[in-house]
Amino acid sequence: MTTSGDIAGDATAGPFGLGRVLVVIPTYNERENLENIVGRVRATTPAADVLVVDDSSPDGTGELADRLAGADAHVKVLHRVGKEGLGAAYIAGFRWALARGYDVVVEMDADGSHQPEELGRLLRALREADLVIGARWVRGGEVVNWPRSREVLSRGSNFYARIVLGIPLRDATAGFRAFRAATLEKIGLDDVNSRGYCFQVDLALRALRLGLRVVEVPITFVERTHGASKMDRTVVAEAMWRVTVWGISRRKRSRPPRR
Ligand SMILES: Nc1nc2c(ncn2[C@@H]2O[C@H](COP(=O)(O)OP(=O)(O)OP(=O)(O)O)[C@@H](O)[C@H]2O)c(=O)[nH]1
Ligand SMILES: [Mg+2]
Repeated sequence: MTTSGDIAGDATAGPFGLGRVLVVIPTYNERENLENIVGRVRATTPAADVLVVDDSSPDGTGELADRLAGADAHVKVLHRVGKEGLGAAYIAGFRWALARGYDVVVEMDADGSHQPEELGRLLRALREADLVIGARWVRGGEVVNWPRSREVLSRGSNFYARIVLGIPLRDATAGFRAFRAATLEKIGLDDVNSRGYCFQVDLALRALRLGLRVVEVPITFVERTHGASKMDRTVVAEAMWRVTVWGISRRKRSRPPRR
């Protein structure tokens, strides 16, 4: 694992007085999207740093990220050897951020689904929260250009997670999020091994179980226009399976002991 780019600490109080913010963007074959998304983050939130976490994309996304980092000290790159899934890439990015003293860590996709222009709304809400989730399935949230089948799948899995896990969230699978560094430290990253969608559910559930403040704010999610989705049946199956197991273990824990 190698990194490039200097640590360009921002000595000011950072956006919304939250301190130093790092936006972590995992990439696998996002060459057509990366420059646009990084440019928009830098334009809308100039005080924040960006970390691209690339799993040796065959399409050269890692080299493009290095070029962007070479031109802008606020952009850094973490190169990983092989494709290990979204969860592992985020965990690596979170560790990188905690080791360098960032106060806030943001999750954002590279494919344009998450609008950098809405990042400020997440950060503002983080002043009163420990974890902010940019949510689609709340009042004011929306999805642009999704086929009906994707909407049904996402709404259905979120409904299932809410009921089975007994959590108050409407969009626990959403991947546009802002964490306080302290939240990640309290959650503890060592035993998180969920890979795809359920990675998001896993972290939200851990935060809620610790009694932390988890807040959803509405976002507009836009379907990618370039490149291919890495979501597949195994990711959905993993999410369904793990949510079911977590739900069963919750029930066992809350059952009163037998006499
Ligand atoms: N580093 C790394 N990034 C990944 C991996 N899998 C997905 N990503 C990135 O994670 C982000 C989300 O992945 P997508 O393929 O868009 O998956 P999704 O957003 O869940 O699914 P769609 O809505 O269909 O796009 C994108 O920026 C991907 O490039 C991986 O194994 N490693
Ligand atoms: Mg996507």
